[in-house]
Amino acid sequence: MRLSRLAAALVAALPLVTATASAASSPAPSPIALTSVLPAVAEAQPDPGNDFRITAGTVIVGSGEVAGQLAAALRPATGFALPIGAMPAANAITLRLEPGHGDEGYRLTIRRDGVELLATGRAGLFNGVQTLRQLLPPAIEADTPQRRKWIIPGGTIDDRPRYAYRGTMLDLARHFHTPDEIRTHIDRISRFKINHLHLHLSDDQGWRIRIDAWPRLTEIGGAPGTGVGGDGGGFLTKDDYRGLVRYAADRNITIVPEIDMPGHVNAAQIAYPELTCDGVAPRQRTDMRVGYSTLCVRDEITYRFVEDVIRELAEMTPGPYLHIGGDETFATPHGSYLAFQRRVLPLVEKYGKIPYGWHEIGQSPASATSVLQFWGRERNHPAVATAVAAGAKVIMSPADHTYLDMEYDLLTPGGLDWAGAIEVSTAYGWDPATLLPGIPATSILGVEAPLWSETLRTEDDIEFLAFPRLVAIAELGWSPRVTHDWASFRTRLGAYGPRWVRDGVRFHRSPEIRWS
Ligand code: TNX
Repeated sequence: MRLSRLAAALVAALPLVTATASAASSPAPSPIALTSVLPAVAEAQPDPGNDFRITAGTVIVGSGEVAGQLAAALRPATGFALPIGAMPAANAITLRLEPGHGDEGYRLTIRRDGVELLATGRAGLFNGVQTLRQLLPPAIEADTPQRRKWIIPGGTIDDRPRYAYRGTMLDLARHFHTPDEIRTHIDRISRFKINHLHLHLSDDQGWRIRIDAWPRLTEIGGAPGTGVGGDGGGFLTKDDYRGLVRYAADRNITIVPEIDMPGHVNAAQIAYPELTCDGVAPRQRTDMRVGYSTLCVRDEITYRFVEDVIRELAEMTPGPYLHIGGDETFATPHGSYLAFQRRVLPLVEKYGKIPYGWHEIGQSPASATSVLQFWGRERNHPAVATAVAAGAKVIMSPADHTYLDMEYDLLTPGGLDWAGAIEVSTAYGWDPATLLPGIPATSILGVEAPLWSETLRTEDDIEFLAFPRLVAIAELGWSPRVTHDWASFRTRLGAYGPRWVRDGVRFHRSPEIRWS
Protein backbone atom coordinates (compact mmCIF):
# COMPACT_ATOMS: atom_id res chain seq x y z
CA MET A 1 0.00 0.00 0.00
CA ARG A 2 2.64 2.45 1.08
CA LEU A 3 4.85 1.42 -1.78
CA SER A 4 2.19 1.99 -4.39
CA ARG A 5 1.45 5.40 -2.90
CA LEU A 6 5.10 6.23 -3.27
CA ALA A 7 5.08 4.96 -6.85
CA ALA A 8 2.01 7.07 -7.63
CA ALA A 9 3.72 10.14 -6.18
CA LEU A 10 6.77 9.43 -8.27
CA VAL A 11 4.70 9.04 -11.41
CA ALA A 12 2.87 12.27 -10.65
CA ALA A 13 6.20 14.05 -10.24
CA LEU A 14 7.57 12.68 -13.50
CA PRO A 15 6.06 15.11 -15.99
CA LEU A 16 7.31 17.92 -13.82
CA VAL A 17 10.83 16.50 -13.86
CA THR A 18 10.65 16.08 -17.64
CA ALA A 19 9.35 19.61 -18.10
CA THR A 20 12.15 21.04 -15.98
CA ALA A 21 14.73 19.07 -17.92
CA SER A 22 13.45 20.29 -21.29
CA ALA A 23 13.28 23.90 -20.08
CA ALA A 24 16.95 23.68 -19.24
CA SER A 25 17.90 22.45 -22.69
CA SER A 26 15.68 24.67 -24.85
CA PRO A 27 15.28 28.40 -24.18
CA ALA A 28 12.28 29.97 -22.49
CA PRO A 29 10.12 31.53 -25.19
CA SER A 30 11.04 35.04 -26.29
CA PRO A 31 8.92 37.70 -24.64
CA ILE A 32 9.14 39.73 -27.83
CA ALA A 33 6.64 39.21 -30.64
CA LEU A 34 7.83 38.94 -34.22
CA THR A 35 5.30 41.66 -35.05
CA SER A 36 6.55 44.19 -32.49
CA VAL A 37 8.98 45.92 -34.87
CA LEU A 38 9.00 49.68 -35.64
CA PRO A 39 8.20 50.46 -38.41
CA ALA A 40 5.70 47.59 -38.79
CA VAL A 41 6.93 44.78 -41.03
CA ALA A 42 5.04 43.90 -44.20
CA GLU A 43 4.54 40.20 -43.42
CA ALA A 44 5.35 38.06 -40.40
CA GLN A 45 4.74 34.35 -39.72
CA PRO A 46 5.53 33.59 -36.09
CA ASP A 47 6.74 30.10 -35.25
CA PRO A 48 6.74 30.17 -31.46
CA GLY A 49 8.35 26.76 -30.94
CA ASN A 50 11.37 27.77 -32.96
CA ASP A 51 13.12 30.58 -31.08
CA PHE A 52 16.85 31.10 -31.60
CA ARG A 53 19.21 31.76 -28.73
CA ILE A 54 22.44 33.67 -29.19
CA THR A 55 25.14 31.98 -27.11
CA ALA A 56 28.86 32.30 -26.58
CA GLY A 57 29.26 29.87 -29.49
CA THR A 58 27.17 31.81 -32.03
CA VAL A 59 28.95 32.94 -35.17
CA ILE A 60 27.98 35.51 -37.76
CA VAL A 61 28.33 34.32 -41.33
CA GLY A 62 28.60 36.88 -44.10
CA SER A 63 31.30 38.55 -46.13
CA GLY A 64 30.14 42.18 -46.32
CA GLU A 65 30.26 45.22 -44.14
CA VAL A 66 26.78 44.65 -42.67
CA ALA A 67 27.93 41.45 -40.95
CA GLY A 68 30.50 43.57 -39.14
CA GLN A 69 27.86 46.13 -38.22
CA LEU A 70 25.65 43.39 -36.77
CA ALA A 71 28.50 41.92 -34.75
CA ALA A 72 29.43 45.38 -33.46
CA ALA A 73 25.83 45.97 -32.39
CA LEU A 74 25.52 42.67 -30.50
CA ARG A 75 28.95 42.27 -28.88
CA PRO A 76 28.84 44.90 -26.12
CA ALA A 77 25.66 43.76 -24.35
CA THR A 78 26.07 40.01 -24.93
CA GLY A 79 29.77 40.02 -24.11
CA PHE A 80 30.17 37.25 -26.73
CA ALA A 81 32.96 37.15 -29.29
CA LEU A 82 30.53 36.60 -32.22
CA PRO A 83 33.30 35.94 -34.75
CA ILE A 84 32.56 36.59 -38.40
CA GLY A 85 33.11 33.77 -40.84
CA ALA A 86 32.50 33.24 -44.52
CA MET A 87 31.67 29.51 -44.43
CA PRO A 88 28.23 28.09 -43.52
CA ALA A 89 28.09 27.13 -39.85
CA ALA A 90 25.77 25.78 -37.17
CA ASN A 91 24.54 28.14 -34.44
CA ALA A 92 24.93 31.04 -36.87
CA ILE A 93 23.29 34.23 -37.93
CA THR A 94 23.85 34.10 -41.68
CA LEU A 95 23.65 37.14 -43.98
CA ARG A 96 23.39 36.32 -47.64
CA LEU A 97 22.69 38.16 -50.89
CA GLU A 98 20.08 36.71 -53.20
CA PRO A 99 18.03 38.39 -55.94
CA GLY A 100 14.30 38.93 -55.60
CA HIS A 101 13.91 40.98 -52.41
CA GLY A 102 13.78 44.45 -53.99
CA ASP A 103 16.10 47.42 -53.44
CA GLU A 104 15.62 47.57 -49.70
CA GLY A 105 13.57 44.52 -48.76
CA TYR A 106 14.76 41.41 -46.94
CA ARG A 107 13.66 38.04 -45.62
CA LEU A 108 14.52 37.02 -42.09
CA THR A 109 14.07 33.39 -41.04
CA ILE A 110 14.55 32.56 -37.38
CA ARG A 111 14.73 28.92 -36.30
CA ARG A 112 16.10 27.08 -33.32
CA ASP A 113 19.17 26.04 -35.31
CA GLY A 114 20.01 29.41 -36.85
CA VAL A 115 18.99 32.76 -38.28
CA GLU A 116 19.14 33.59 -41.96
CA LEU A 117 18.90 37.08 -43.42
CA LEU A 118 18.47 37.34 -47.19
CA ALA A 119 18.43 40.50 -49.30
CA THR A 120 19.15 41.61 -52.84
CA GLY A 121 21.73 44.14 -51.73
CA ARG A 122 23.46 45.84 -48.87
CA ALA A 123 20.49 48.15 -48.11
CA GLY A 124 18.18 45.21 -47.53
CA LEU A 125 20.71 43.51 -45.27
CA PHE A 126 21.08 46.73 -43.27
CA ASN A 127 17.30 46.98 -42.88
CA GLY A 128 17.06 43.35 -41.81
CA VAL A 129 19.71 43.93 -39.18
CA GLN A 130 17.68 46.83 -37.75
CA THR A 131 14.72 44.47 -37.45
CA LEU A 132 16.83 41.75 -35.84
CA ARG A 133 18.11 44.18 -33.19
CA GLN A 134 14.55 45.05 -32.21
CA LEU A 135 13.69 41.36 -31.81
CA LEU A 136 16.22 41.09 -28.99
CA PRO A 137 15.40 42.39 -25.50
CA PRO A 138 15.99 46.14 -24.82
CA ALA A 139 19.06 45.18 -22.76
CA ILE A 140 20.81 44.54 -26.10
CA GLU A 141 21.27 48.33 -26.28
CA ALA A 142 23.57 48.29 -23.24
CA ASP A 143 27.24 49.01 -23.83
CA THR A 144 28.48 46.60 -21.16
CA PRO A 145 27.83 42.82 -20.82
CA GLN A 146 24.41 41.96 -19.37
CA ARG A 147 23.81 38.55 -17.80
CA ARG A 148 20.67 37.28 -19.46
CA LYS A 149 19.38 35.03 -22.22
CA TRP A 150 19.44 36.46 -25.75
CA ILE A 151 16.47 34.92 -27.48
CA ILE A 152 15.09 35.88 -30.89
CA PRO A 153 11.46 34.85 -31.57
CA GLY A 154 11.06 32.11 -34.19
CA GLY A 155 9.36 32.65 -37.53
CA THR A 156 9.75 34.40 -40.86
CA ILE A 157 9.56 38.08 -41.80
CA ASP A 158 9.20 39.29 -45.38
CA ASP A 159 9.62 43.02 -45.43
CA ARG A 160 9.94 45.85 -47.96
CA PRO A 161 9.23 49.60 -48.05
CA ARG A 162 6.00 51.21 -49.15
CA TYR A 163 7.92 54.29 -50.36
CA ALA A 164 11.45 54.64 -51.71
CA TYR A 165 12.01 57.97 -49.90
CA ARG A 166 11.73 58.14 -46.12
CA GLY A 167 13.43 61.24 -44.83
CA THR A 168 13.97 63.77 -42.15
CA MET A 169 15.62 67.19 -42.22
CA LEU A 170 18.02 69.06 -39.97
CA ASP A 171 18.24 72.85 -40.24
CA LEU A 172 21.88 73.82 -39.73
CA ALA A 173 21.22 77.44 -40.66
CA ARG A 174 19.08 78.68 -37.74
CA HIS A 175 21.25 76.82 -35.26
CA PHE A 176 24.34 74.99 -36.42
CA HIS A 177 24.68 71.34 -35.48
CA THR A 178 28.20 69.90 -35.41
CA PRO A 179 29.29 66.87 -37.46
CA ASP A 180 29.35 64.84 -34.22
CA GLU A 181 25.76 65.79 -33.44
CA ILE A 182 24.70 64.98 -36.98
CA ARG A 183 26.40 61.57 -36.79
CA THR A 184 24.61 60.78 -33.54
CA HIS A 185 21.33 61.74 -35.17
CA ILE A 186 22.14 59.52 -38.16
CA ASP A 187 22.71 56.60 -35.78
CA ARG A 188 19.34 57.19 -34.14
CA ILE A 189 17.23 57.70 -37.29
CA SER A 190 18.79 54.76 -39.16
CA ARG A 191 17.26 52.41 -36.58
CA PHE A 192 13.85 53.10 -38.13
CA LYS A 193 14.77 52.57 -41.78
CA ILE A 194 14.89 56.29 -42.56
CA ASN A 195 16.97 56.50 -45.72
CA HIS A 196 17.37 60.23 -46.52
CA LEU A 197 18.74 63.06 -44.42
CA HIS A 198 18.05 66.50 -45.87
CA LEU A 199 20.41 69.21 -44.61
CA HIS A 200 19.11 72.81 -44.79
CA LEU A 201 22.50 74.47 -45.28
CA SER A 202 21.71 78.14 -45.78
CA ASP A 203 19.19 80.72 -44.69
CA ASP A 204 18.90 84.37 -43.70
CA GLN A 205 20.81 83.85 -40.47
CA GLY A 206 23.77 81.80 -41.68
CA TRP A 207 25.56 79.90 -44.44
CA ARG A 208 26.80 76.49 -43.31
CA ILE A 209 28.69 74.82 -46.18
CA ARG A 210 32.04 75.86 -47.59
CA ILE A 211 31.93 76.94 -51.25
CA ASP A 212 35.45 77.47 -52.62
CA ALA A 213 34.47 79.96 -55.34
CA TRP A 214 32.69 82.19 -52.78
CA PRO A 215 34.71 81.81 -49.57
CA ARG A 216 33.15 84.72 -47.69
CA LEU A 217 29.85 82.78 -47.55
CA THR A 218 31.18 80.75 -44.65
CA GLU A 219 33.88 83.19 -43.45
CA ILE A 220 31.14 85.72 -42.73
CA GLY A 221 27.92 83.68 -42.91
CA GLY A 222 29.34 80.92 -40.71
CA ALA A 223 30.97 83.20 -38.15
CA PRO A 224 30.16 83.03 -34.43
CA GLY A 225 26.89 84.73 -33.60
CA THR A 226 25.08 83.76 -36.81
CA GLY A 227 22.52 81.50 -35.13
CA VAL A 228 19.02 82.65 -34.18
CA GLY A 229 19.24 85.19 -31.38
CA GLY A 230 22.97 85.66 -32.01
CA ASP A 231 23.78 82.13 -30.80
CA GLY A 232 26.45 79.79 -32.00
CA GLY A 233 27.43 79.81 -35.64
CA GLY A 234 29.70 77.46 -37.53
CA PHE A 235 29.79 75.67 -40.85
CA LEU A 236 30.75 72.37 -42.49
CA THR A 237 34.04 72.17 -44.34
CA LYS A 238 34.02 70.11 -47.51
CA ASP A 239 35.80 67.33 -45.62
CA ASP A 240 33.16 67.47 -42.88
CA TYR A 241 30.44 67.18 -45.50
CA ARG A 242 32.10 64.33 -47.40
CA GLY A 243 32.66 62.52 -44.12
CA LEU A 244 28.97 62.86 -43.26
CA VAL A 245 27.98 61.59 -46.70
CA ARG A 246 30.09 58.46 -46.12
CA TYR A 247 28.94 57.96 -42.54
CA ALA A 248 25.31 58.21 -43.64
CA ALA A 249 25.83 55.90 -46.63
CA ASP A 250 27.20 53.21 -44.30
CA ARG A 251 23.81 53.40 -42.57
CA ASN A 252 21.76 53.34 -45.76
CA ILE A 253 21.12 57.08 -45.63
CA THR A 254 21.50 59.46 -48.58
CA ILE A 255 22.37 63.08 -47.77
CA VAL A 256 20.20 65.65 -49.57
CA PRO A 257 21.83 69.11 -49.51
CA GLU A 258 19.69 72.25 -49.67
CA ILE A 259 20.68 75.79 -50.54
CA ASP A 260 17.58 77.94 -50.14
CA MET A 261 16.99 80.49 -52.93
CA PRO A 262 15.95 82.98 -54.26
CA GLY A 263 14.66 83.91 -50.79
CA HIS A 264 16.26 83.13 -47.41
CA VAL A 265 19.58 84.63 -48.62
CA ASN A 266 20.34 87.46 -46.20
CA ALA A 267 23.54 85.80 -44.95
CA ALA A 268 24.83 85.36 -48.51
CA GLN A 269 24.07 89.00 -49.31
CA ILE A 270 25.98 90.27 -46.28
CA ALA A 271 28.99 88.27 -47.47
CA TYR A 272 28.53 89.38 -51.11
CA PRO A 273 26.54 92.63 -51.44
CA GLU A 274 26.73 92.26 -55.24
CA LEU A 275 23.98 89.64 -54.85
CA THR A 276 21.48 92.42 -54.02
CA CYS A 277 19.93 94.62 -56.73
CA ASP A 278 21.29 97.85 -55.18
CA GLY A 279 24.69 96.43 -54.26
CA VAL A 280 24.28 97.46 -50.62
CA ALA A 281 24.91 94.87 -47.90
CA PRO A 282 21.81 94.30 -45.78
CA ARG A 283 22.09 94.36 -41.98
CA GLN A 284 22.64 91.10 -40.16
CA ARG A 285 19.43 89.35 -39.10
CA THR A 286 19.22 86.62 -36.48
CA ASP A 287 15.51 86.99 -35.72
CA MET A 288 13.01 84.33 -36.82
CA ARG A 289 11.12 86.27 -39.53
CA VAL A 290 11.01 84.87 -43.05
CA GLY A 291 10.36 86.12 -46.58
CA TYR A 292 12.22 89.47 -46.58
CA SER A 293 15.32 88.68 -48.67
CA THR A 294 15.70 87.83 -52.35
CA LEU A 295 18.49 87.32 -54.85
CA CYS A 296 18.55 89.89 -57.67
CA VAL A 297 16.86 87.92 -60.43
CA ARG A 298 17.79 90.27 -63.29
CA ASP A 299 21.56 90.33 -62.60
CA GLU A 300 23.89 87.88 -64.35
CA ILE A 301 26.14 87.64 -61.30
CA THR A 302 23.26 85.92 -59.51
CA TYR A 303 23.43 83.03 -61.97
CA ARG A 304 27.23 82.79 -61.77
CA PHE A 305 26.84 82.52 -58.01
CA VAL A 306 24.03 79.97 -58.22
CA GLU A 307 25.88 77.84 -60.78
CA ASP A 308 29.08 77.80 -58.73
CA VAL A 309 27.16 76.74 -55.64
CA ILE A 310 25.22 74.03 -57.47
CA ARG A 311 28.37 72.72 -59.17
CA GLU A 312 30.38 72.49 -55.96
CA LEU A 313 27.50 70.92 -54.04
CA ALA A 314 26.82 68.41 -56.80
CA GLU A 315 30.53 67.48 -56.91
CA MET A 316 30.52 66.38 -53.29
CA THR A 317 27.07 64.80 -53.28
CA PRO A 318 26.77 61.25 -54.65
CA GLY A 319 23.00 61.12 -53.99
CA PRO A 320 20.55 61.94 -56.77
CA TYR A 321 18.87 65.02 -55.26
CA LEU A 322 19.90 68.64 -54.95
CA HIS A 323 17.40 70.82 -53.06
CA ILE A 324 17.18 74.46 -54.11
CA GLY A 325 14.64 75.66 -51.54
CA GLY A 326 12.30 78.09 -53.27
CA ASP A 327 9.93 78.65 -50.31
CA GLU A 328 8.47 81.82 -48.81
CA THR A 329 9.77 84.19 -51.50
CA PHE A 330 7.55 87.10 -50.49
CA ALA A 331 10.23 89.59 -51.58
CA THR A 332 10.53 88.11 -55.09
CA PRO A 333 7.85 89.27 -57.55
CA HIS A 334 5.98 86.34 -59.10
CA GLY A 335 7.34 86.92 -62.63
CA SER A 336 10.88 87.16 -61.30
CA TYR A 337 10.37 83.93 -59.36
CA LEU A 338 9.34 82.12 -62.55
CA ALA A 339 12.25 83.65 -64.49
CA PHE A 340 14.65 82.52 -61.76
CA GLN A 341 13.35 78.94 -61.73
CA ARG A 342 13.42 78.75 -65.53
CA ARG A 343 17.19 79.23 -65.38
CA VAL A 344 18.04 77.50 -62.12
CA LEU A 345 16.08 74.23 -62.33
CA PRO A 346 17.94 73.20 -65.54
CA LEU A 347 21.26 74.10 -63.89
CA VAL A 348 20.68 71.37 -61.31
CA GLU A 349 20.21 68.86 -64.13
CA LYS A 350 23.28 70.21 -65.92
CA TYR A 351 25.30 68.94 -62.94
CA GLY A 352 23.63 65.55 -62.97
CA LYS A 353 21.16 65.99 -60.14
CA ILE A 354 17.39 65.82 -59.82
CA PRO A 355 16.03 69.27 -58.91
CA TYR A 356 14.22 69.16 -55.59
CA GLY A 357 12.50 72.11 -53.93
CA TRP A 358 9.73 73.22 -51.61
CA HIS A 359 6.38 72.90 -53.34
CA GLU A 360 6.40 76.56 -54.44
CA ILE A 361 8.75 75.57 -57.30
CA GLY A 362 5.72 73.76 -58.75
CA GLN A 363 4.48 77.16 -59.94
CA SER A 364 7.21 77.02 -62.58
CA PRO A 365 6.58 75.03 -65.77
CA ALA A 366 10.30 74.15 -65.56
CA SER A 367 9.54 71.96 -62.54
CA ALA A 368 8.11 69.06 -64.58
CA THR A 369 11.24 66.96 -64.01
CA SER A 370 11.58 68.00 -60.37
CA VAL A 371 10.58 66.74 -56.98
CA LEU A 372 8.28 68.99 -54.94
CA GLN A 373 8.36 68.87 -51.17
CA PHE A 374 4.77 69.57 -50.14
CA TRP A 375 4.79 71.37 -46.79
CA GLY A 376 1.38 73.07 -46.86
CA ARG A 377 -1.57 72.76 -44.58
CA GLU A 378 -4.16 73.39 -47.26
CA ARG A 379 -5.34 70.28 -49.11
CA ASN A 380 -6.31 71.74 -52.45
CA HIS A 381 -3.26 72.84 -54.27
CA PRO A 382 -3.83 73.56 -57.97
CA ALA A 383 -0.20 74.55 -58.70
CA VAL A 384 1.10 71.30 -57.22
CA ALA A 385 -1.56 69.28 -59.08
CA THR A 386 -0.61 70.96 -62.37
CA ALA A 387 3.11 70.33 -61.85
CA VAL A 388 2.41 66.69 -60.99
CA ALA A 389 0.23 66.28 -64.10
CA ALA A 390 3.24 67.59 -66.07
CA GLY A 391 5.51 64.97 -64.50
CA ALA A 392 6.78 66.34 -61.18
CA LYS A 393 7.02 63.94 -58.21
CA VAL A 394 6.05 64.75 -54.64
CA ILE A 395 7.49 64.14 -51.20
CA MET A 396 4.94 64.66 -48.47
CA SER A 397 5.85 66.93 -45.55
CA PRO A 398 2.49 68.45 -44.56
CA ALA A 399 3.42 70.87 -41.78
CA ASP A 400 0.44 69.97 -39.59
CA HIS A 401 1.49 66.29 -39.44
CA THR A 402 5.25 66.08 -40.09
CA TYR A 403 6.88 69.27 -38.77
CA LEU A 404 9.06 68.08 -35.94
CA ASP A 405 9.70 71.66 -34.84
CA MET A 406 6.06 72.14 -33.84
CA GLU A 407 5.37 71.82 -30.12
CA TYR A 408 3.79 68.58 -28.88
CA ASP A 409 1.28 70.46 -26.76
CA LEU A 410 1.04 73.67 -24.78
CA LEU A 411 3.16 72.38 -21.90
CA THR A 412 6.24 70.80 -23.47
CA PRO A 413 9.31 73.00 -23.90
CA GLY A 414 10.66 74.09 -27.30
CA GLY A 415 9.09 74.22 -30.71
CA LEU A 416 6.92 76.63 -32.66
CA ASP A 417 3.15 76.49 -33.04
CA TRP A 418 2.17 78.02 -36.37
CA ALA A 419 1.11 74.64 -37.83
CA GLY A 420 -0.52 73.56 -34.57
CA ALA A 421 0.47 71.21 -31.79
CA ILE A 422 1.56 67.80 -33.09
CA GLU A 423 1.26 64.91 -30.66
CA VAL A 424 2.24 61.39 -31.72
CA SER A 425 -1.31 60.50 -32.85
CA THR A 426 -1.37 63.56 -35.14
CA ALA A 427 2.00 62.65 -36.66
CA TYR A 428 0.67 59.13 -37.24
CA GLY A 429 -2.92 59.90 -38.24
CA TRP A 430 -2.83 60.53 -41.99
CA ASP A 431 -2.11 58.76 -45.26
CA PRO A 432 0.53 60.13 -47.64
CA ALA A 433 -1.31 58.55 -50.59
CA THR A 434 -4.63 60.31 -50.04
CA LEU A 435 -3.82 63.56 -48.24
CA LEU A 436 -3.77 65.62 -51.42
CA PRO A 437 -6.73 65.00 -53.71
CA GLY A 438 -5.89 64.68 -57.38
CA ILE A 439 -2.30 63.49 -56.87
CA PRO A 440 -1.93 59.93 -58.13
CA ALA A 441 -0.26 57.49 -55.74
CA THR A 442 2.42 56.79 -58.36
CA SER A 443 3.62 60.42 -58.17
CA ILE A 444 4.42 60.20 -54.48
CA LEU A 445 8.03 59.25 -53.77
CA GLY A 446 7.64 59.26 -50.02
CA VAL A 447 7.58 61.26 -46.83
CA GLU A 448 9.89 63.58 -44.93
CA ALA A 449 9.70 65.08 -41.46
CA PRO A 450 11.61 68.41 -41.31
CA LEU A 451 13.11 69.65 -38.06
CA TRP A 452 13.62 73.41 -38.28
CA SER A 453 15.99 74.66 -35.61
CA GLU A 454 14.84 78.15 -34.61
CA THR A 455 14.16 76.95 -31.05
CA LEU A 456 16.75 74.22 -30.68
CA ARG A 457 20.44 74.18 -29.99
CA THR A 458 21.62 70.97 -28.40
CA GLU A 459 21.50 67.28 -29.23
CA ASP A 460 18.95 66.89 -26.42
CA ASP A 461 16.72 69.48 -28.10
CA ILE A 462 16.94 67.56 -31.38
CA GLU A 463 16.10 64.26 -29.73
CA PHE A 464 13.21 65.62 -27.72
CA LEU A 465 11.41 67.04 -30.75
CA ALA A 466 12.31 64.20 -33.13
CA PHE A 467 11.43 61.27 -30.87
CA PRO A 468 9.01 59.65 -30.75
CA ARG A 469 7.21 61.54 -33.57
CA LEU A 470 9.74 60.74 -36.26
CA VAL A 471 9.01 57.04 -35.77
CA ALA A 472 5.38 57.69 -36.78
CA ILE A 473 6.54 59.27 -40.04
CA ALA A 474 9.04 56.44 -40.58
CA GLU A 475 6.20 53.94 -40.27
CA LEU A 476 3.99 55.86 -42.72
CA GLY A 477 6.88 55.76 -45.16
CA TRP A 478 7.90 52.14 -44.70
CA SER A 479 4.93 50.01 -43.70
CA PRO A 480 2.13 48.88 -46.03
CA ARG A 481 -1.10 50.79 -45.44
CA VAL A 482 -2.89 47.60 -44.30
CA THR A 483 -0.69 47.57 -41.20
CA HIS A 484 -1.77 51.10 -40.23
CA ASP A 485 -3.25 50.81 -36.77
CA TRP A 486 -2.89 53.33 -33.95
CA ALA A 487 -3.50 50.78 -31.19
CA SER A 488 -0.75 48.55 -32.52
CA PHE A 489 1.62 51.46 -33.16
CA ARG A 490 1.27 52.91 -29.68
CA THR A 491 1.84 49.51 -28.06
CA ARG A 492 4.99 48.90 -30.12
CA LEU A 493 6.21 52.44 -29.44
CA GLY A 494 5.61 52.08 -25.69
CA ALA A 495 7.70 48.93 -25.71
CA TYR A 496 10.53 50.75 -27.51
CA GLY A 497 10.95 53.31 -24.69
CA PRO A 498 13.43 51.23 -22.65
CA ARG A 499 15.73 51.04 -25.69
CA TRP A 500 15.93 54.84 -25.87
CA VAL A 501 16.49 54.98 -22.11
CA ARG A 502 19.42 52.53 -22.45
CA ASP A 503 20.72 54.52 -25.39
CA GLY A 504 20.54 57.86 -23.55
CA VAL A 505 17.97 59.39 -25.92
CA ARG A 506 15.98 62.17 -24.27
CA PHE A 507 12.63 61.43 -25.96
CA HIS A 508 9.28 63.05 -25.20
CA ARG A 509 7.31 60.75 -22.89
CA SER A 510 4.08 61.43 -24.70
CA PRO A 511 1.04 60.95 -22.45
CA GLU A 512 -0.64 59.21 -25.40
CA ILE A 513 1.70 56.25 -25.04
CA ARG A 514 1.85 53.67 -22.24
CA TRP A 515 5.64 53.50 -21.83
CA SER A 516 7.00 50.26 -20.47
C1 TNX B 1 8.53 77.63 -42.56
S1 TNX B 1 8.40 75.30 -44.18
C2 TNX B 1 9.71 77.58 -43.28
C3 TNX B 1 10.98 77.75 -42.57
C4 TNX B 1 10.79 77.92 -41.10
C5 TNX B 1 9.69 77.01 -40.62
C6 TNX B 1 9.50 77.02 -39.14
C7 TNX B 1 9.29 76.12 -45.07
C8 TNX B 1 9.52 75.61 -46.39
N1 TNX B 1 9.80 77.27 -44.60
O1 TNX B 1 11.67 78.86 -43.11
O2 TNX B 1 11.98 77.59 -40.48
O3 TNX B 1 8.50 77.41 -41.23
O4 TNX B 1 8.56 76.07 -38.75
